[in-house]
Amino acid sequence: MTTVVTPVLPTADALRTRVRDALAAVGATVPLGAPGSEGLPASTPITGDVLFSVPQASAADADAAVAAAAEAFSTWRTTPAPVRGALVARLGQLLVEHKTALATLVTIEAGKINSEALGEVQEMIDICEFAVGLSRQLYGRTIASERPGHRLMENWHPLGVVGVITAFNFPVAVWAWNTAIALVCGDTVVWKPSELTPLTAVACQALLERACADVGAPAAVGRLVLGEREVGEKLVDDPRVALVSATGSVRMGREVGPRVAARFGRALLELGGNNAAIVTPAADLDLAVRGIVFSAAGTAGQRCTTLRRLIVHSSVADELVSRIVAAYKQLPVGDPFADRTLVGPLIHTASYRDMVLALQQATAEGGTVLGGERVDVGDEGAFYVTPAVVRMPAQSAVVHKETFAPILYVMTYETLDEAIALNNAVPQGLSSSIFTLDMREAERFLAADGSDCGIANVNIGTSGAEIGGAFGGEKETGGGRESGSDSWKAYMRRATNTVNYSTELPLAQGVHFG
Ligand code: UN1
Repeated sequence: MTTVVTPVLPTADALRTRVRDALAAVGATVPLGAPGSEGLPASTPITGDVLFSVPQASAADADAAVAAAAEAFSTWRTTPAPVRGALVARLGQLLVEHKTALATLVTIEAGKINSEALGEVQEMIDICEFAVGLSRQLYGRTIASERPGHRLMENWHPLGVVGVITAFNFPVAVWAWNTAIALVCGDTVVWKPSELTPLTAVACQALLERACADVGAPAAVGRLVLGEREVGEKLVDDPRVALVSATGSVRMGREVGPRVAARFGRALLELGGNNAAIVTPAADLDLAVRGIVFSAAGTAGQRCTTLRRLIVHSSVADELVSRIVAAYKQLPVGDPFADRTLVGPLIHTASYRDMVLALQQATAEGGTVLGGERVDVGDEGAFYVTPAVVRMPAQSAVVHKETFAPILYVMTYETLDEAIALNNAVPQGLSSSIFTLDMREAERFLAADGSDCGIANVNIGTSGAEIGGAFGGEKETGGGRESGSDSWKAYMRRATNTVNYSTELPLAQGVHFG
């Protein structure tokens, strides 16, 4: 498979200059140490170089951040919600102004193509708008009481400090989903970003601090702690952290969930996906190919919503696969800043190794691999690959695991029941879709005995969800819901209030007592 490769990569020094300019543009004043000096290495998958060292938090620093956020909570929780919304509105304005700078940092640290990086910042802006509207809509219910002269109602109150743990692949949007909603809900936030993306985190934090100063909110409503695993563990185990919202691998979630539960804290888990699309004989194949290629090869296969499994009716399989392969041949792989590039680098060497191992396993299990080769960009430490299409027998082990790389396994089916069973046959349950113009097939896929995922789409791919919907999935994906719809309820506590305005004291359920 030949692939058009975009021209030479930028040098590490050119990227350093871009980082300095972007940080200056957002007003971030982090000391940037030389690579190798003490601190957290800030690297780029574009060239594989360490660009800088940035100061990292100790366990004591994390403790102090939680203490400050807990202190800020004591006043923030009684600040009227629409006033809290004004802070998020200001943050949204600053994000609009600094969209390019922030997207530059996302491209440098996460390696995603600049158009997708700009889209990620847009996702932040969108969630800020959503949260501002929400700040006037944190509705409770009134409920018909069974007793005369009584009122029964629900009040939603702020929860406390929210610990936000985010992954490298959406280094800014997932922070914004959590932070914008938590802040209007009256919570305060301590953020532990991926150690792979410290610079984008520093930039977000600078904008939040500026927004706080501009509207007169306490700066400690949002704190950032840069560091490795121990810093995240501090948030997980600290009883002052009421909610831990963690995005990452199933392995991470398996540790976080029980540890937070053991102290009766709340966890919101956003873990792995292993997303499938069903393509039926009634599909518009032109549309399907476009949706599949974006979802499977976009972001170099490094979204939790990436399309990893294609379940295609045997009558259209050969045609569909040859059209996907033809489209893949046209996908420019290379420098994510270059306008024409559609597939940027993998995040690091371990990611490339996992891809190679998965493709070896697929071959051993009877798969036929097309693509999936390393692209030589003249830089040993950078990992660029062509996306892979793998024809697989329906029963194989490799398709049950999530490999964070652009591998699309293709399986065939005969009946829709069989296709839905294959969709649901993996441990993860994040996203899914069906391509069909037959409304019976589409509705069946969306029904209670259809897709078992948190996201089920018709005639679009599995990735690229809008912020207005609730985002998350079932089974090993962790069950959490973030972003739109009524996900805000996870960031608040519900109080049920019964008010007796009568002169009697009737007991519920007709009980007589004395
Ligand atoms: C993720 O990959 O962790 O639906 C989040 C999407 C994006 C969010 C992905 N809006 O692909």
